[in-house]
Amino acid sequence: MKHERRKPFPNDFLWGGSTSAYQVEGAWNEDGKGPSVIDMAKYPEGTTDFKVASDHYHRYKEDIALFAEMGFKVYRFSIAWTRIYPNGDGEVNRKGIEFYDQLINEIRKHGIEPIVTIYHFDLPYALQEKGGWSNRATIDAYENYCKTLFEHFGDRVKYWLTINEQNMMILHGEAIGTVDPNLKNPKKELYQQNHHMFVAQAKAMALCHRMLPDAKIGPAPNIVTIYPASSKPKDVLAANNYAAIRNWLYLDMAVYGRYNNIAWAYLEEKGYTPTILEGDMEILQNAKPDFIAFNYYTSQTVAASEGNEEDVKQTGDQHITVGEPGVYKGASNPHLKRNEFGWEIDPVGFRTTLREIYDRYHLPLIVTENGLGAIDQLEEGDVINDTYRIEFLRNHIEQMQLAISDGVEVFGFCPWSAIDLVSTHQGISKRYGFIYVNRDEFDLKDLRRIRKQSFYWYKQVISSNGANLD
Ligand code: BGP
Repeated sequence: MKHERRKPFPNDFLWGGSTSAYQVEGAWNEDGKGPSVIDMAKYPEGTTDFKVASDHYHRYKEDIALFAEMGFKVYRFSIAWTRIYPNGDGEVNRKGIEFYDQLINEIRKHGIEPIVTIYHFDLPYALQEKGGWSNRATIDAYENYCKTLFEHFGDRVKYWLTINEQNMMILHGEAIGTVDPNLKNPKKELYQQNHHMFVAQAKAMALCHRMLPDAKIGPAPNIVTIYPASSKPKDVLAANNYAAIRNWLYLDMAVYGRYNNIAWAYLEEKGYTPTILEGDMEILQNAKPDFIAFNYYTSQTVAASEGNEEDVKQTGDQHITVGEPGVYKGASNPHLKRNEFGWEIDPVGFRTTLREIYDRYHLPLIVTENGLGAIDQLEEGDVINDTYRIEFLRNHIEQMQLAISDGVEVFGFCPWSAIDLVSTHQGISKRYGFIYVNRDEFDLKDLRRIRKQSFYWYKQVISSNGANLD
């Protein structure tokens, strides 16, 4: 639909940026922090680990000042569970609480509203050793961890996100580094873990509403529109299957507290249905999110699979479809360009995604990740001409505004990432930030912060409330 007149962004629109603890903080074993599954994972050859990352733990004041200079209204970051509970539960680590107290105060001092992701991939390793999300005790540990966060930070944090990209941990956990390599029947086990995460999330939402009546909480999956590879009815059906398994399974549960019927039929067909204990469905149905947060980088295209095992491609990348025999298989979209890492670039798909989510759930939406990973060049005189990133974000913001003009309620946009950080599986060379961090894969250099061209551009986008995207 063409709009002759676009609706402006709402006056109180929350422009900001995102990071996650393990990708930005560093200080991986300082001040009592315990190891997480990410700290213990194997990293692809040639890519750095997360031990120092962007050293935000020691430089957060400088970083927050730069975010304030860009005009951020909100900053979305995650709390490292292992800083608060080094063993996942048990005794609280005071130093961990202190760090986030200081961080939150610093953010607020600059007039920025914090948005906290409670759990962003970095499950405490001590819990993983006891079965991780396969063990129902992890639900209790998560709920206890949430209670601690609400108690300590609830007076200053109004926006909470339960779990980052639960769907990506289930579908692409190997690429991200969250899957226990010792699982005997991985898919069946993963869907059991998925169920436990659903229950944990529901408990967190209910607890938040009980403890912090003025706060808002929601899920943060990765949701994208799914295209059929052609107009062949079987391809359309495959896209419908994948949308249910990848997207709606997660949001139907978060919003309505029920298993999506197509996703459930898939689980039955494959023998992956989880054990559901008495009382679980009640917990799931009684919890409601206040909004939906979601991450969007690229759309996906799939075709019909006749059941051939070769339709499964171990891609090792969370945005390249793996495939499932007899259900769907990954396909490429000939109408889209790709970035340097093979991800298709699809701003119009972003508008469609916003429409689809709002149409199904009628809850306010916030975009908690969107951005372009690229290999930036640091030029003479501390210049980074990341015009490609500006173009990517401009095109997506334009489509977001069109979605708003379509009547979709969007209240915030937090691109990935506020500052350069280490990618999930492609090291620090794959950069996303508005701020360059001067280090290489294995040479930490001086880690100094340098404003990229996109920094100045985004500043102007924010100050014009999205009216000036040039
Ligand atoms: C999402 C994650 C982020 C982030 C982003 C970019 O899946 O929530 O943590 O890393 O993708 O992905 P990558 O770092 O693999 O390029």
